[in-house]
Amino acid sequence: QPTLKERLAVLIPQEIENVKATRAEHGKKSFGPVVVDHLYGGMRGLPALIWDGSVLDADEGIRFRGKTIPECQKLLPKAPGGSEPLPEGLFWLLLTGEVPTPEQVTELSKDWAARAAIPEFVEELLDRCPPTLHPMSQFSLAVTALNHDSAFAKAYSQGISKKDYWGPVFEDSMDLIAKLPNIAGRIYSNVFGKGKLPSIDKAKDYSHNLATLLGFGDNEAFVELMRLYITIHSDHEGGNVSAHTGKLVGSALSDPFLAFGAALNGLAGPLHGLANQEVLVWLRKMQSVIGENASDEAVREYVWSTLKGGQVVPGYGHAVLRKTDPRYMAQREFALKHLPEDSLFKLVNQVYTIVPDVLLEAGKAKNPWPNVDAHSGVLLTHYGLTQMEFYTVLFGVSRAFGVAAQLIWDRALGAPLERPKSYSTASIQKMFANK
Ligand code: CMX
Repeated sequence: QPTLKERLAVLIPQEIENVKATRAEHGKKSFGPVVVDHLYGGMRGLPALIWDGSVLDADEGIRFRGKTIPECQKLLPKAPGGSEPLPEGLFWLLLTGEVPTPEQVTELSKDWAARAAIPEFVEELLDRCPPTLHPMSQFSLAVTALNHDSAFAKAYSQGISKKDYWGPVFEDSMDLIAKLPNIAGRIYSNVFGKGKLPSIDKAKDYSHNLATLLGFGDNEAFVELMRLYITIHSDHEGGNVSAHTGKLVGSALSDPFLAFGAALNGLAGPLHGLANQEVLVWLRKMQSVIGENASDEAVREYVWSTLKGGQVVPGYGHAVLRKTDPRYMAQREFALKHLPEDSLFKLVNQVYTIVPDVLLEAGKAKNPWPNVDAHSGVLLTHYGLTQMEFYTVLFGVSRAFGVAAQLIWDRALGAPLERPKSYSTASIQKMFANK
């Protein structure tokens, strides 16, 4: 059976021809007009990027290479005795569009375990960070520093030919993903005083090792949660801040460590990945104000007070989605199966029955429904991972899968430097003065 790299080596020339044919046939076709509001409106809905791993439908949610989350849960290989997909298989799917065999997934687990060690200077860098430095800042620092050993940066400095870029970018991407559990584990241990880190077990899958490094390796349900969590947070097409940032920075031929370090800085924003931390902070604050087991009326009042204070309700709304996020639903199913009686899960459910109506009544948000971040924190909290400032790091571990897959394809297909056109308000006024 071919390895992932061998399979890619076969697919890349085919895809180069496929893109050529697509451009020859459709290259001059229009998506419709670009209007001035696109420039002021955060480019919502503006078709601007190629992203092969996933496409997001406003109503249906994400599909990874055409497959919905329930389809991935069904089709991708599982760990022995497990029922959630192994993220190794999802990475294979994102990269190739193909469902790997269980053996291919096992080989990938082994390959990542073999690459998992981080350089000593990165360990020291993390150990010297003050525990008050946000885990996402530490994460981004460490990932950026991995560029010290980038195969692509080295090959580029030695004059590698364009057509060969994808090889070292693939190696860097594999190293990047493989090293994230050790980085995340070290940050968790340093910031929250968890003591010495266990080492990677080369016989275990990626999520199992991640769970072990966080101190939860003996809890099979938590390991399953990590498998699901990493699968569903991996990719959400190309326009979201982290994915787009990774692609943009990669387009300057910055190596995957630099590109993904930049992506993490975007994920660390409260309107994006940090929302999973914000949700828990918000729920806890609500409990401290209105008490536990509060009435629907009290919760509704609290949601209104958040809006009236000029704040957003974290975990609700989305720039593209217009229905409940299937990533929320997948986590809800997990909770119903593993922790139906959890009191915080009950609160999350209660909030789900109240917030959409309030947001609709407030009349601003285009999507009143919950997104992925409304649910992840309650699952982590249930198993004892209660340090909310750490939650976005886990999102980041997962997001590397989607960003890395696209970086490999971008370099394989010779994607150009990104350089859209900007205008000033004065230049727009002048341009349209008499139109
Ligand atoms: N609570 C309160 N107001 C909200 C809202 C929410 N959850 N969602 C949107 N709105 C407001 C917007 O702030 C905006 O207000 P202004 O006109 O005053 O600027 C208005 O409704 C219209 O916004 P929109 O077009 O519906 O949404 P955007 O595409 O601009 O923003 C998002 C999308 C996700 C940033 C927004 O819904 C939000 O802030 N949600 C809360 C934060 C969150 O959960 N982010 C995580 C998203 C998923 C992820 O990336 O991880």
